[in-house]
Amino acid sequence: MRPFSGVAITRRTILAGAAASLASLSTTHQTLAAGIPARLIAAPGRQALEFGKATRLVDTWSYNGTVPGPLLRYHVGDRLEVLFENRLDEPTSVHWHGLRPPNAMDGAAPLTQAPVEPGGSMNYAFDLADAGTYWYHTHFRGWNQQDRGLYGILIVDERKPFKVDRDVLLVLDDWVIDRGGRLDTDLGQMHEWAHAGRLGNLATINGSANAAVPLTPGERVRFRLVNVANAQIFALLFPGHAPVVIAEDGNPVAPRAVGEEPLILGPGQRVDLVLDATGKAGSIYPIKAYTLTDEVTLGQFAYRDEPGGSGLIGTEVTPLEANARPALAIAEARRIELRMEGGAMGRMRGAMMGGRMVGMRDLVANGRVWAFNGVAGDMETPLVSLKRGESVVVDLINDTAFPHAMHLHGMHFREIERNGVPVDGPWRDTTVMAPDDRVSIAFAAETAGKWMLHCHMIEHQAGGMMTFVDVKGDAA
Ligand SMILES: [Cu+2]
Repeated sequence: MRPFSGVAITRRTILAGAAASLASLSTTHQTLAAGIPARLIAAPGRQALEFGKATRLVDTWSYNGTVPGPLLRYHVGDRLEVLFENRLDEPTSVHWHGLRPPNAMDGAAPLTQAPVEPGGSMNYAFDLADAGTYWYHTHFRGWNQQDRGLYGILIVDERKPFKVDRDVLLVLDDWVIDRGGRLDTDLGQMHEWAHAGRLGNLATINGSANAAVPLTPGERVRFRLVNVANAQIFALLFPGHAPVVIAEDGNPVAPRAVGEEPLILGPGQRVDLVLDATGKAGSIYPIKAYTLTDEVTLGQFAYRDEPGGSGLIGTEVTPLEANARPALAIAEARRIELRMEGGAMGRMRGAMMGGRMVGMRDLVANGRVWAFNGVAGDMETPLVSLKRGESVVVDLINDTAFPHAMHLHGMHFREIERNGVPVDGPWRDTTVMAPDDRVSIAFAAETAGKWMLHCHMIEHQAGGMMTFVDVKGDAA
């Protein structure tokens, strides 16, 4: 079964699916740890992407010269300190996706800070209250900058180490590679913006297509999966294995086995899995995914010949320690509606832009092809003003022909209702919605400031799917 039925998108060839060679997966990331301020430099660079039987040098924009950028790794309670420099020839900013910093550190330019100009710098510093798997990325012209590679992973380790034999990061991206093997930089095409966003023809794990992810027979591994693609949804399958979900968007959940249904990972989302390596020495298992356009093989689990592990495999997977959470008073919560409109095959005939009502022709001419509550991406007026401490329920209504991945900055929400059915969803920061879905999310307005609520399909965000909530009160 394809998980996104009803989405009409041109079929493209995913080179990864046809590739036969097993590239060896690079598992060494440059790691910058707590204690000393990390230096992050955004600059143009080159990255070796492995696909088919070839390695291609692709022109990228990256942090410290690698895509993903350096792994930032801390313990819960540590203070993040990053000295950021912009060596691009356009302004940029850094957003800490899924973390709960003070508003001034959120990096959502131009809402929470002025963009960092070329040659400029900015120091980001805040305390890390939540353990989990997070990431950082540009939040300025992301449809251009994030596509070229401006992102990295941030891990906050639990106080008490979670017992596994290894902890492995799998960063999922997709790229548009042209016939010459170059990164296609024909970005900002309105056709992509009005449809599903920029979808690649090359899916990679840690920068490799069809990569071999080594496993030792008998070991238990924690895999941290992060979807950093502009717009792609990966619905993952792990044939021959029974991974257990232990966290979503960094937040611990009651451990649950991944069943027959694919595990959906939308843009911006993360999932932590515990996987017992129960395969035989020397065996190979595919890591498969449905994308919005295809069925692809992302990589392979490649078993080593020598067994190992510390005997954890087969034992019960215990929950991660919970992160501290704000009180959520759903019964008294303010309830507001957010209707998502526009895009190709949509019903939208016009929307507010620049304070006046304009028709579709003007919207398209201005690159605003989506709207929330009839407003196409204007950021002058908040969706809602909230008192600090107040609880709110937002009824998200996807009145479009496309899936979306709705992301809230600075605070985590719980899904409380999906298509009329009450649910007891985990805390998360990004939720995937299919066409016509209605999803109610609840959160507490815990930190003062202006917090973006937007689609994390970057072309949809830039095309109008963005707003913010204004939390009034003393800054934390
Ligand atoms: Cu979207």
